[in-house]
Formats: sequence, structure tokens, C-alpha cells
Amino acid sequence: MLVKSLGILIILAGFLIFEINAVCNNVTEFTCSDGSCIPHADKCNRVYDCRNGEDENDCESNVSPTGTCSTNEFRCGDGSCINNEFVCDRVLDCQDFLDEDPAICSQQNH
Ligand SMILES: [Ca+2]
Ligand SMILES: [Ca+2]
Repeated sequence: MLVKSLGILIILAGFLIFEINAVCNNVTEFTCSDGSCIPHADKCNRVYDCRNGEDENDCESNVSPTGTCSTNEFRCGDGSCINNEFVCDRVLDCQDFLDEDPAICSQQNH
């Protein structure tokens, strides 16, 4: 009897998890990895809304829409812009470390 109840419970739990995963509206909502939903407006708003913060992953908010940076900015390999002051300052500012690329920094020193 206990085994049977447990089985039903597991099935119910399975349905519950399925429900959580299926409940997000793909058009208006973003699905967090834990299955919770947040409005699309909260994605890439620089505030962690998902428990694991994945709504702030893959954001291209730093990427210039025109694909170019200002004259006082350096363009990282991923398209994001950083201030020229941060190039070759021995601190990694670009996600791809291009601002500290030895090839670029040796050119600057000459
Ligand atoms: Ca957010
Ligand atoms: Ca740097």
C-alpha cells in the first residue's frame, strides 16, 4: 500500500515539474534553468531575476548597435567596447582578454 502511494506521489511530482517547465510563455517570458519564468523585460536588465542569474547571461547590452566603438574606446573580440584606458593595464576587461593581447600591447609600447 505504501509503495503504491509513493508511486502515485512520484507521478504527481513528475507532473508538477512538467507543469513548471511548460508554464512559461515563450513570447513574453524567459525560462530560468530552474523552470521559473520572468518577463522578457527583466532579461538583460543587469539585475539577477533567475535564481542562478542566467537571465543576465548572453546579454549584448555592451555591444554597440552600430558594431563600432567610440574613438576613445577599444573594441573587444566579442564586440563590446571598453575605455582605451583599460587596454594593456594588465587587468582583463574584455571577456576574450583581447585588451591584454600581447600582440596588441607590444604594438602600443612601440
Ligand atoms: Ca534580469
Ligand atoms: Ca585591461
